[in-house]
Amino acid sequence: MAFKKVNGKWVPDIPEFELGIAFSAGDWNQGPGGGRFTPAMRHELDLARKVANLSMAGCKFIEFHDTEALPDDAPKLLKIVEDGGLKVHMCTANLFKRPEFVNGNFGSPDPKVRQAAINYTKEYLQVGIEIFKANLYVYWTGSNGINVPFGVDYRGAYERTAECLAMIMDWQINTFGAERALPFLVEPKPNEPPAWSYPGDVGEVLAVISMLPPRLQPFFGANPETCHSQMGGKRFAMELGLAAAKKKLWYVHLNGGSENPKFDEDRAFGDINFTTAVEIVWTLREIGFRYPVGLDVQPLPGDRNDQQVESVARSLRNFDRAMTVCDRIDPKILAEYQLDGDQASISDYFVSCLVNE
Ligand SMILES: [Mn+2]
Repeated sequence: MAFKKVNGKWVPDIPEFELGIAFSAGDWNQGPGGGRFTPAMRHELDLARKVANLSMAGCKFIEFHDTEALPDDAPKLLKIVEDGGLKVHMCTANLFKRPEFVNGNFGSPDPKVRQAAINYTKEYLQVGIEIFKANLYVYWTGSNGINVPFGVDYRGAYERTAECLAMIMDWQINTFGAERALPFLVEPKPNEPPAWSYPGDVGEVLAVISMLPPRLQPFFGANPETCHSQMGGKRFAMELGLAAAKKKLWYVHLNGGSENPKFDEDRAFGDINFTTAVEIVWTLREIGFRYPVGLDVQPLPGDRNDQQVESVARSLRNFDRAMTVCDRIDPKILAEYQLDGDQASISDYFVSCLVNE
């Protein structure tokens, strides 16, 4: 079951855990590395090794793109995942690395491009439902964006994106029934690979969902990612608050990165700015977030072969450390300072909790 009816309304039926117990990470979060400006420093690992590493690091779940876990291979790969003691939490069709999507996907003015994006998405939703028994599906914007001014007709771009999402969800519900439909989460990013991407932040995701026919809106949520938010100049914990206020926070991709526009660093959660990590964990606790927590983190460029899963493992340790700091924060004291608007005392109180003064 991926949706259930509560008081006559469809709500996601995603497994729930105490916060800090259940983590998921991507198949793509271990590997050789390398890019346009960096050398590949590690071996490719086979899936069994990756699964063993994730399990050792403390994860319960793994997630896949359709380009690394091909639909035809899914049964075989699922067996490797299950033999290693994990389950598949999320799956996602790759709408960025395929040549047909180089200038966009769901928002493209070219109907052939949109149809291809819809087809890949449907195919992997089916794999997620029937083979992986995944808990949810994520659409990351990927190439949906522009690289130069006038790159697309902007109103149409958002309208077409919403139309594609509606078509996919209608198909999913008609084919599998609402109970088995995978919750469809949109992961926003403001740029990269395109110079400007859409939907670019949680607010834009909520706006696109609001453009869908009301009968379909309950089946869509958001998957905010720390680095993506920060690249857009957003405070990640505020994005969590916005998504939660609209009851659309069904997953998160946590990681670490610079809090000024830079690039998608995908560092371990808690790297770069531990204060931010504590604020994120605090916000998830306050919201009552009970779904598995995702990590989208890459090895550091110079990590060795025996450190392939170190960024995931460090993320989990830092999550735990952040929980420890949160335990020291008295919500009543914080609420009093917030009520008084006493930002100076908030800052002072937070650091005293951080260093366990
Ligand atoms: Mn992500």
